Amino acid sequence: MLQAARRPKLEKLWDLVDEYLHNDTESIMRSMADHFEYTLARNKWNLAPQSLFQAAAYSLRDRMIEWWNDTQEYFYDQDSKRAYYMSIEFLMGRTLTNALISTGLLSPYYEALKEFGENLETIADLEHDAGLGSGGLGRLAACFLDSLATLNYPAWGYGIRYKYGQFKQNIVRGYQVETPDFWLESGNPWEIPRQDIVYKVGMYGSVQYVTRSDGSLAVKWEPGHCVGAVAYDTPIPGFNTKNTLSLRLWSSKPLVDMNPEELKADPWDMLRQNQADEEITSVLYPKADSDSGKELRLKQQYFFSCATLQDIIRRFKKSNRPFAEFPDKVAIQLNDTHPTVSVPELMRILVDEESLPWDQAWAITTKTFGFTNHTVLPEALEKWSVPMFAHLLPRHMQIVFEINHRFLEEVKVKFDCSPEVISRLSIIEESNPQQIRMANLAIVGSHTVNGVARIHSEILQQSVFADWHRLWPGKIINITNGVTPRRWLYCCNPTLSSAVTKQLGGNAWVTDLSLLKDLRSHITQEFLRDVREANKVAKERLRKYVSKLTNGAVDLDTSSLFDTQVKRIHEYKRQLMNILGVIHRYQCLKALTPTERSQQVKRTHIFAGKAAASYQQAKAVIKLINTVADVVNSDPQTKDFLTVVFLPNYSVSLAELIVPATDLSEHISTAGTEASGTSNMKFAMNAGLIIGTLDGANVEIVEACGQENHFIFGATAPEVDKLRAERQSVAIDQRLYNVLISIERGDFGASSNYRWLIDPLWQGNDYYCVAHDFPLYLEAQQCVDADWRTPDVWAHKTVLTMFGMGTFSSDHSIHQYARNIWNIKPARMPTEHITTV
Ligand code: 6GP
Repeated sequence: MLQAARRPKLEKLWDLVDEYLHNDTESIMRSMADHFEYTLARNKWNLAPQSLFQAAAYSLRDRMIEWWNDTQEYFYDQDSKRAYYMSIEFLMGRTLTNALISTGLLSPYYEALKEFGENLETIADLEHDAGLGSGGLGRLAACFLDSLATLNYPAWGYGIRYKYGQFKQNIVRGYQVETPDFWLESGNPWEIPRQDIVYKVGMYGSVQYVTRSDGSLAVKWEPGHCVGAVAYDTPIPGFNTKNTLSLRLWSSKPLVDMNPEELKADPWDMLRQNQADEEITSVLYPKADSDSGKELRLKQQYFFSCATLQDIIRRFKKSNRPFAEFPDKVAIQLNDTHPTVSVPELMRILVDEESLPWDQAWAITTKTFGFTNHTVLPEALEKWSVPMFAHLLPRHMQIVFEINHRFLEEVKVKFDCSPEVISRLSIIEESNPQQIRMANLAIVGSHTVNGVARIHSEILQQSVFADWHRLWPGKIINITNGVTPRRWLYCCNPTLSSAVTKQLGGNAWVTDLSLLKDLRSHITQEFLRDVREANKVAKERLRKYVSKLTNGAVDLDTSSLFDTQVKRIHEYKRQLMNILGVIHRYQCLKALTPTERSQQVKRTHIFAGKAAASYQQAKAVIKLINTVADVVNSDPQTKDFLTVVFLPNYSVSLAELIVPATDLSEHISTAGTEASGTSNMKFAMNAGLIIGTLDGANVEIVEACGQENHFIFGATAPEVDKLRAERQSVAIDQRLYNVLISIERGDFGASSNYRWLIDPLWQGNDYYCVAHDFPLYLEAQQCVDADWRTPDVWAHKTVLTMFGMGTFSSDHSIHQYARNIWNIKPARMPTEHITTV
């Protein structure tokens, strides 16, 4: 407790509370036993592993809550400006081990669990991943929270508490089959339901004009229906600091009393309405192939934006400041366009509810928001139909039209734009029906827009948002992504981490990854040995996992080169090129004599990733990979030299297993399509080499680690543009031809399964330039083999890579956001130093 003066008279009681939570092994065991009995209502002597996990989690949560309360109080005392990170996805993964490491409580918990007869690793494995996201954007948000807490920035994460996360991927006869991921099945011990924090979120209805007491006319939205938004908080501990932040996720619930007309309705109708209200936060990305699906998506976005803004404003109002000072105390980051309806929502609150003049409200709004773009794929740039938007949010529709009108007027007066440019800049697309371009709204409503890797930001400036860049030079900036070294090195690769700590004489690198660069100039034999050892340990761990998964059918050869591509399955990421390359390798092996074969580099090709449920091409790629795996792994001629595995249900915890075990990772997107990529950073940080194109963050990674240490190939982004513009048809390389013919022939099951994939290649309709890059890819893979044959060369490259990764920590990115976008300062609680293990 920080503020003695604020404590009530009952000093003794408060001191007791603080003293209660000791962190020695015995006290932790006591806390766990209490939770067994009083929270889980279990018999103390029936220590089922799942209950042990829950008791460990609850007792750790207690400790984090105490720090969290202190942190919040401290931020209030300091009157700190806060950053609010709004994201529709937070791909958190598991919490236990990371939280233990951050809080410095790993050792006593390890001991406590041992006393209870269990091993920490076994217990940690029982935790269900919080998969409230589908890919890079969501995992980035999770890494950013870890960095914000660790760096003591005053910040909050805001999102949605989905009942079902990203679907569970099952592989049945080689096909992806989706089942719901009910991640809350065994409860979620980390979250704190806040039944006391409920906001009313209105929808539908009509807009009224009312006269204010001063005679002026005001607009008032009368929602036709209201739902409740309940807060669920998850504490986010920082590493080596007591500062603990909060991720606040909203869950929807019916608010019957708020909808009096509905009280007269048939009770069954009311029940259905209640269920519909609860469904708002049921699933991540509801299917958007129908009007009702689209409306549900927009409803989710508004629901989460509306609740978040009410919460932020409530907190701001505690300081009794005028709204003009709002941007001095509040920075809101829109993580992609999903929370963009917050822009008209803040305007509505300021103009309609707080009676601010439009211009002042607009100045406050645009000084508050920042916007991060995460993709240049046109199909991912969100649009909402005007009639649907107007039906759900009639007042917001008026506000969006007004924003657009004023913006276009300003553009016409200040800049000499052609009608084509004006129509591209417009927030409203004049299609039938009209559409709201959410990215345009986000750009107009924010003071800064950022891309997530240098090449991506340049593409935004020069092509996707070029008109804006000409209009407002300097508004679009770059902040390259990063990943947290806590989860992605310290926790997931303990053997390698110990080696780094030994080399640097301490673990300061965990919060200052730039220290790695000091090691580049004196690489010792001992360290090279340690890195190899760490790789061996991680490979063995993965081998065991795969063996268990396949009931012993697949036993990975840990002496082989582990070549990995794990990420969302998408045409632009070109898993297809990878598997075609594997087929080529297989054909080459088959053509060799047994003696020649035995001289080849032994390889294990690992794939994992989910395809969107309605994405036929991506699903066909999964089928092809699995079928190739079946053929290759059971071919007696080749199985000792080539193994292919597709690991189902890719998740954060699966990545934690795969990343440290990988020798070579593939980041082979068509140049100009991958905004950044973050798994490239994770692999390189774990001393893995990259085969990749000059795309996304690959460009900066190889610049920092030495291009000569990686295997870079393929058309560059300008070359891809040219290939596309000239519609050059690329002759099919003989090796690619042989591979395609083999698929056609049915060597990998019915070729009709793969029409989606191979017809475009035959027809030269190859938007992602697979045929163009394929021969270059094979050459790059030959270079990989050559380096692998000389272990010293390989080892040196891996170490130089790892030591070059200092700037790819999310800490580095967060410092830039704090300085260049949010203007916030760290506020570390002046508590005694805590030592992490
Ligand atoms: C992803 C990008 O595809 C990836 O390149 C990037 O590293 C990541 O965002 C984090 O910036 N984009 C998404 O996940 C997405 O949904 C709309 O974009």
